[in-house]
Amino acid sequence: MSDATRAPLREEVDVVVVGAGFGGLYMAYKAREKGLSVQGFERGDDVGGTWYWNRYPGARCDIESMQYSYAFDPELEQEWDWSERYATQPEILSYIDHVAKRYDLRRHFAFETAVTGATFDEATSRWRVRTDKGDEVIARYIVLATGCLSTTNLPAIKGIESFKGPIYHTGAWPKEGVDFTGLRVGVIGTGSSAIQSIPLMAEQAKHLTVFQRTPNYSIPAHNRPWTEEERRDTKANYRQIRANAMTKPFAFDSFSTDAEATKSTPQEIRAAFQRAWDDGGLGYMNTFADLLLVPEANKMAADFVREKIEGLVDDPDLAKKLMPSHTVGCKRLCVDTNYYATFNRDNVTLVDLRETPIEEITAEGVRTAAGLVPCDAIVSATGFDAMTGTINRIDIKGRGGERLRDHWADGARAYLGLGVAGFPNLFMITGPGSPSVLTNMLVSIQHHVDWIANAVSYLDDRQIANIEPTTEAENAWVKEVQEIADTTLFPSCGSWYTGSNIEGKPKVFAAYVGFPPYAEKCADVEAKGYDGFRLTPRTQAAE
Ligand code: N01
Repeated sequence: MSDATRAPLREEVDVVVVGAGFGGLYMAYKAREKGLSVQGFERGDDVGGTWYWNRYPGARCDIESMQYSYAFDPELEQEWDWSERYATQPEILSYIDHVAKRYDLRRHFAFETAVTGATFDEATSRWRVRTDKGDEVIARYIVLATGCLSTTNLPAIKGIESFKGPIYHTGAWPKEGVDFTGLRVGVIGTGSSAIQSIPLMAEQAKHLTVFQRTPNYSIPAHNRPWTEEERRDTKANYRQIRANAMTKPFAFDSFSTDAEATKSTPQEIRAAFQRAWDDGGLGYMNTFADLLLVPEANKMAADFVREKIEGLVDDPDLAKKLMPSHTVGCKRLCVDTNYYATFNRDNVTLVDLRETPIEEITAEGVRTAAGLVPCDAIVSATGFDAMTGTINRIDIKGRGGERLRDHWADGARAYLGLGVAGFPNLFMITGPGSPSVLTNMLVSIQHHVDWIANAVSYLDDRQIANIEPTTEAENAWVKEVQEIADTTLFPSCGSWYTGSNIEGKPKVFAAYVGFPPYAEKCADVEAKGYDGFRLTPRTQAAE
């Protein structure tokens, strides 16, 4: 579908945008609307970001399609028809393609070009941005729209390089697709990517072996085509739906309640969980207000899913192995079509790595403590170096030549997840310490882009050269993010939310829990003339 070519580069611009996913594209649109010149860079050969790379079988968004869409132009909302409740990766990519064409956004980006470094020049208040193609562009602002889950994690399993067949990572799936017909396939991992792809790969492969280290909770998607009436209703009420989403903790408009599981009767609890299960999807976490706050309430939600697994999987021993024991939601809840029942197939085997860990990968397959599992292909559904991985790969130097990755040596630090002390005029879209991955990303992305665009207008109107968070504001924000997370059950297990999926990565809960108070704080900061940021007038910056 790509009609992208490498656009001629601009040598000096107002804004460099890194990444042409949902965030980068809207940033380019918004900057242009404000009369700013833009140079964007994208390492893929076309637009799409997450949805460009994650082409594995069964890839879908787990937020309902009509809400996982841009809200900035009512005409766009009215003209686009989402076909299903949960959009497939190809449908989302064709939506992004439509947006890129409709607003002529590709022309702002150089594709197949990765940003490798950016250095802030204190004398000129300019960023000098470098790429792997040898480009150098000077910019007043740099916006990192690099995505939260964009650097794949391929575990360093002994012997992995000796495997004679192909190894595919779900987050870097070949554009041309993969045909597993007649092959023995090993899948490592049982997170969202695995849970979506396993049922489809099982239908194709001769045999599928799933290597599971930690079982996961998954709720049925109950995906289906939208009816004409639902589409019409949503289109007629889009403004209200968007406004409602902004008032919800996870920024999507759905059922919510003040009822607490710990104060409900066993009958009420069962009925509520059953309703949520039948409705399907992430709304399961909204069944009771105390699910992510009180361990007993969470256990009720967990027990309900475990009981469902028992009912869905024929072999009781196998069902037990598929039952998770951690807090529901501390690892992101999964949403599936036919996941647990897939283990009833004759051509699917589960290897429980807690009993028989992987010892090595050989030329022939995966060797566990129980012996060799021969494989023709391996799928590594092993996730991402989330939140900071992609940003840390760029050599970013701020004031005094300080490296961002050094600033983050003990974990990501940022004010509002938007800016970093010592790195003037650098903004992140859905950066660490913002609600980002705990929310409908489209809401969080647009909220950040709008905030950044307003900030730039404010600065330009007042002849301000530099904006940067104060160290005090950054420290206080990092503390607040942790304190709020600690009032919930989110940090109660190891997950990519805390960085514990990557060896040696500092353990920091990387997202702000609760979209509405966050948005209120951002609005307040803006209303107070960028409270917590230091603004340097052009006259002083040049001194
Ligand atoms: O990655 P993950 P993902 N040996 O990190 C296992 C979004 N997303 O790509 O839990 C053996 O969740 C690891 O095991 P453990 C969504 O936000 C959204 O699936 O560490 N196993 C785990 O099972 C999601 O949360 C959608 O013990 C190893 C798995 O690999 C996020 O992306 C769809 C291992 C990694 O799971 C990431 O999901 C897909 C090793 N050495 C993704 N190393 C939707 O919108 C890791 N694992 C629906």
